[in-house]
Amino acid sequence: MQKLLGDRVDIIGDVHGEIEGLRSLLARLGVDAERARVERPLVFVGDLVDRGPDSVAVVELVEHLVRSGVAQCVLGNHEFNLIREKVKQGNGWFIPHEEMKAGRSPDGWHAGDSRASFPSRQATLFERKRILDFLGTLPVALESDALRVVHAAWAQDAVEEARQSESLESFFESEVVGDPTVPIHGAPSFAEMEDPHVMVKFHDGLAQHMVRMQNSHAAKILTSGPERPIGPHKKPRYLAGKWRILERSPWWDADQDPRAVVFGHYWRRRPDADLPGKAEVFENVGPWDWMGPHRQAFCVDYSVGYRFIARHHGKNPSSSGALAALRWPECTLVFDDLDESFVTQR
Ligand SMILES: [Mn+2]
Repeated sequence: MQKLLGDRVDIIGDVHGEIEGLRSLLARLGVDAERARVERPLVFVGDLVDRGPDSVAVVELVEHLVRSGVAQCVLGNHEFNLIREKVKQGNGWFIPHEEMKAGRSPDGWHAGDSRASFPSRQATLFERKRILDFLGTLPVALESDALRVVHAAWAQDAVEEARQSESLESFFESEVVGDPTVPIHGAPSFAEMEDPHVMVKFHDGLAQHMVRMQNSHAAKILTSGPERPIGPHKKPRYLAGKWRILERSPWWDADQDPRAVVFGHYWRRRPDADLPGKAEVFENVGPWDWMGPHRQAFCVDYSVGYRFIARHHGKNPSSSGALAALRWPECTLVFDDLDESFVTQR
């Protein structure tokens, strides 16, 4: 937990290795990255890495700005996974592994598309060490008297735990709550949960167990948000290499802190995005809307992480998602690929 560097900041959404998008957005924000000159401090909401073409370059650029004292960055779930050495879809550039199982994902064109590949620059041993050293310095949340920034969810208990932890390590180690291998009668196996060819059914006992594992862990709540069972009436979806029997829960509807809160993680869409469906947490939310009881919450992740799929299908990458910055306190949005800026609806 740290204080924000200023009262006027530019808050940048999830970058996911899209180095060209980041350079273009920084230019539009009046940033001279090489000399570390900014119009106002930059705040990155995390998920700098994975899926895009050059995560190494993105981390190096952000590290340069942070160490120069003109930027801050909170930890995202993708960084958290690298620190814990968890193999995940799209992080083969850092933890070499075979990306995804062969075969077609049952519901088509999305981030779980197992036909898509990740032609990312591989990190060298030296770069991996340097990246880990930097990620280990990142706070999980930032705040001022008027503004809060976190990657996924501002959960008051978890924030308190972060404030009181002596070190990042001790905070992360609060992890194991229950045994992840606990046998649950009739539940699909871990192998089945990852196999796109098996149609997994909703299983309440497993879902309840998974919800406990997710929602009782402070670092997980802050970096990947609270979840809830989808229930027996919805079909599990295959996403990012796994069947999902949980869904994200819109925590901002119960957020009672009157300060604004800006976060990434939830893949919202610009109206011109050529993507199927809509993220379920944003069902009744317009593309520029603030959310929550006081219109205090804003998600600045406009899904630049989908560009790898558009590229894979030979489409214009910027037709799928974009990299955005929210200029605070004006609450205007700047995108990496558009000259126009947009006023958000508070
Ligand atoms: Mn995320």
